[in-house]
Amino acid sequence: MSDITLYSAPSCPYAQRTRLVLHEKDLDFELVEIDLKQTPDWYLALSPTGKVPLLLHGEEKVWESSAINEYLDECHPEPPLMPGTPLLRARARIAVDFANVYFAPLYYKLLLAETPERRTAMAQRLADTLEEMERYGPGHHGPWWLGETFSLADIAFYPFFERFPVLAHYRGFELPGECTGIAAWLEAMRARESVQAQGEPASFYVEAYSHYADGSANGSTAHEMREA
Ligand SMILES: N[C@@H](CCC(=O)N[C@@H](CS)C(=O)NCC(=O)O)C(=O)O
Repeated sequence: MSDITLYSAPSCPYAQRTRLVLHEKDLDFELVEIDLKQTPDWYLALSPTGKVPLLLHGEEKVWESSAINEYLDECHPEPPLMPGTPLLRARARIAVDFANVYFAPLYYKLLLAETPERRTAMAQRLADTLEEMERYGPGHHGPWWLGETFSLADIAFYPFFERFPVLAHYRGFELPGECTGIAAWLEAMRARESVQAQGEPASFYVEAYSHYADGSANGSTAHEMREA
């Protein structure tokens, strides 16, 4: 029996990051799916944030996907998902931080935007951000976000791109045509075994995110992303 339990939700991009890490490292784990539309009280008591993912490693809890993923990489170093030099590790952390602080919130804000004015403004901000990512992101020094080395940076960004069909469906938003490096990286990501094993089809996400698009989502993530 595995000593790793992952509390997850099939639609959650942050939990998908951790499922990808576990798969890349070929680690056995027990998966517990949480229904975030009605988060059970026992989970709210267990989780320090009430969010997924939460990792239980033996008796110890680790939460926040970026922290979980580095923790797993340190506990189970093969294959490594952080680069081999301090400089590239710094670059990986900068990319993950950017994904968390700028990129992911814009994804949610565009989906949650209720007025045409706000939708236009958020779409513009997301397009500008993608164009900025295109300038320093994948395709410049190799196929992956940091160049030759596949890393936690790729894993931090990918789940949001897997959910881009939701933005196309509800907001008519597509990856800007100039983002050819990102488009090629996305193809390389889709070819990975971990992504094929831990992904869902577009139709699943379109259905799963309908409450974000129609304004009825009332979980903590929707509240936080609406406010910020
Ligand atoms: N910063 C957190 C974000 C996790 C997060 O926002 N998870 C969402 C699901 S995608 C959640 O559990 N939300 C609870 C809710 O909406 O009630 C991480 O990286 O793990």
